[in-house]
Amino acid sequence: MDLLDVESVPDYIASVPDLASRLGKIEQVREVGDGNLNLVFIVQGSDGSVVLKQSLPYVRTDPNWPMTRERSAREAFVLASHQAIDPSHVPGLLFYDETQYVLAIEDLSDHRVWRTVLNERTETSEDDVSAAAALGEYIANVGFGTSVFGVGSAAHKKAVARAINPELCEITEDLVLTEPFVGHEHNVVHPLNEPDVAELAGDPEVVHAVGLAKFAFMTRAESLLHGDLHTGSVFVRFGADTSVRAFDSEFGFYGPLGFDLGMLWANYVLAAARAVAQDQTSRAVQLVGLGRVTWESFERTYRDRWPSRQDPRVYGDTVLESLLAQVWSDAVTYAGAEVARRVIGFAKVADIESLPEDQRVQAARRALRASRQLLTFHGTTPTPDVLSDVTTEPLGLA
Ligand code: SR1
Ligand code: MG
Repeated sequence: MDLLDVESVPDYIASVPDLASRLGKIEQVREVGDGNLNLVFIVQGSDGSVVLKQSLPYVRTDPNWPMTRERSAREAFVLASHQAIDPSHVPGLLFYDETQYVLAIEDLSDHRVWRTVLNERTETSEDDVSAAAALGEYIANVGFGTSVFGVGSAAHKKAVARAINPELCEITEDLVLTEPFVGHEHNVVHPLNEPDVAELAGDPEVVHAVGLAKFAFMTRAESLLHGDLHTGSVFVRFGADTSVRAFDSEFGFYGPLGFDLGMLWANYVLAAARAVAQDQTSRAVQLVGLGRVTWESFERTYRDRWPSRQDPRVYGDTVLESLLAQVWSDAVTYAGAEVARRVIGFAKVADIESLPEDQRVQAARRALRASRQLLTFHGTTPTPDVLSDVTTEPLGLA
């Protein structure tokens, strides 16, 4: 099997009758992949367009790092499962080719990657508030809808088995929940940030919290997660026809629901660290405040779905309160880990990396201090403002 390229895509399309008839005459093929793992093509035809995504057998940014291509099948499963529950918050999956590891996905070229939009902004924006709210709905809808509450015992067990994703989970276990907190060759920071890393990784409470979070990640099969829900995995189109879609769910698997929420919260913190470095204080305040927006919309949506739960005999309303508290406190911890990994480890983010050197050092320092506060936070009763409450001081917003 050959990897696709711009020249071979038209022949590939011709070999798939459904795609060929949807697109008509092929007019343009562009390779647009800029992530860590895959080839991505936008194919424009006379009658429509489509995105083709093909997994590479190695990490795109490090070809010496082999990577299972079965991740494409896992992404197809997560996308189809989420689409069945919340179609307005994911791209449509049109087709999956299990022999060539190709997904055909709805073309969202009229959207932009949210991280890019956030990094370009200089002013606060209500658009970001609407995106944060939409993602809270998405996390709750798919979190509830794929759980035992949504599908019942037998279907949940079957889906847990179907969604097993050992290789990509191991990447997260290593990159997010281990390496930033121990010495590892993936860890590279500016020399002026080395003491900041030492402060974080040298705190036994931090390592303890990360250990428990990793154990939960590896064992608590609550819901079918997106698995990599950072702002670079979100397409946005703002305006009269606002649309917010979570894409790139190849890291999806059954795990603790607070993980997806925490990933997103962390990326609000990273965007805020950038805004502080750029003297955009009111933007930074708004960005950490998005934590509240996402939480409240998550909570409202989850509560709305709760009356439809399977087996209410023992899953009473007190259980709901305990579940929400668990999701909330897990999210705080996972947010802390994600902030740290995006500063210290493999797969850093443009929010920090694209800053001029002195701002970058300051932003990384503030982010790492915020990470430590999140990882050592001990609250157990959900408060919507936890993200801004915990990060305001370390980010220099107090
Ligand atoms: C080797 S993959 C590195 C990272 O890219 C993905 O987007 C995930 O965040 C993963 O941890
Ligand atoms: Mg990705």
